[in-house]
Amino acid sequence: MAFDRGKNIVILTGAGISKESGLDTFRDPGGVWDTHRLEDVAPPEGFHRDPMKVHAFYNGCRRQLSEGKVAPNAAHAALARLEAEWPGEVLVVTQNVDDLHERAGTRNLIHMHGELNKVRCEFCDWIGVWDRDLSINDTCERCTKTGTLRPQVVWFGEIPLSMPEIYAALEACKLFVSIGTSGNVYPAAGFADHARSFGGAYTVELNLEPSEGSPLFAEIVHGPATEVVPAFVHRLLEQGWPSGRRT
Ligand code: BJW
Repeated sequence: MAFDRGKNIVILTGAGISKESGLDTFRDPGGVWDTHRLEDVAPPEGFHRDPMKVHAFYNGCRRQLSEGKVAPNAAHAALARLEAEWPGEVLVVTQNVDDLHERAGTRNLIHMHGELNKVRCEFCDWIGVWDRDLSINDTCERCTKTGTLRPQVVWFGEIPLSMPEIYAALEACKLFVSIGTSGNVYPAAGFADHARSFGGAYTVELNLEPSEGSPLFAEIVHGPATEVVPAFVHRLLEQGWPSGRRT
């Protein structure tokens, strides 16, 4: 299959791309769901039942970013290089709430599951940057109500952000690449199929191991993101497209 170097690329990233930066994934052994009950921290009901517990969880995550404990890795850097050098549009859609893509230099970026360093007021919908601990005693800057701020992240049952833009990009891309995601969570788990069916995109998975979504991809490369992503970007920039291998 020949790939036109000028065509658009959409890249979906998940927790696996940040693993080698020191951030836990969700579903791997030792991941977030091994240490925190999903029903406590991921659905909005968990937050309303015990907001202090959920704030404590996200405050810990936020501190990992704000205290400089983690840094972008070679995979984040490779995607920033691809955006800078590819002669077409490159859109990174991340499920991650960390800020490692932007710190690596990616600019055309959608955080579909929100951002750890932002908060939203449940009363007036104000969204603001927040780089410190959040508590039930904090006050919304706009409506001045207390106890209404929550992390600006997307929990189960909530609608992910920027969906119209994402689907438009999926339908206009000729290459869709999924990196470091288990393919368990929708709607992201359906993106490869959408890009292939609606836009005729060639689909590639770069993941540590086979994922639930692997059968959806035309090409699969297994290995740690810091190795397979820079190699894939190098190949794309140097040689165009593709080998069609499943490794
Ligand atoms: C490496 C590596 C290395 C490791 N190198 N790789 C039944 C059927 C279908 C759907 C549903 C259903 N019941 C409910 C739903 C919908 C639900 C859903 O999908 N549930 C499933 C669990 C079944 N989805 C929703 O509710 C979503 N909303 C929704 O659908 O709204 C309706 C709607 C959609 C569209 C338009 C209009 C309406 C919302 C989902 C919100 C997800 N929220 C979370 C928490 C966010 C905040 C936070 O981060 O704390 O998002 S859950 C969690 O999972 C987080 C992640 O972004 C998300 C995905 O996880 P990810 O990134 O894939 O991580 P892992 O751990 O699963 O995988 C890591 C992978 O990396 C593994 O494969 C490793 O092998 C690999 N890896 N090290 C490369 N070094």
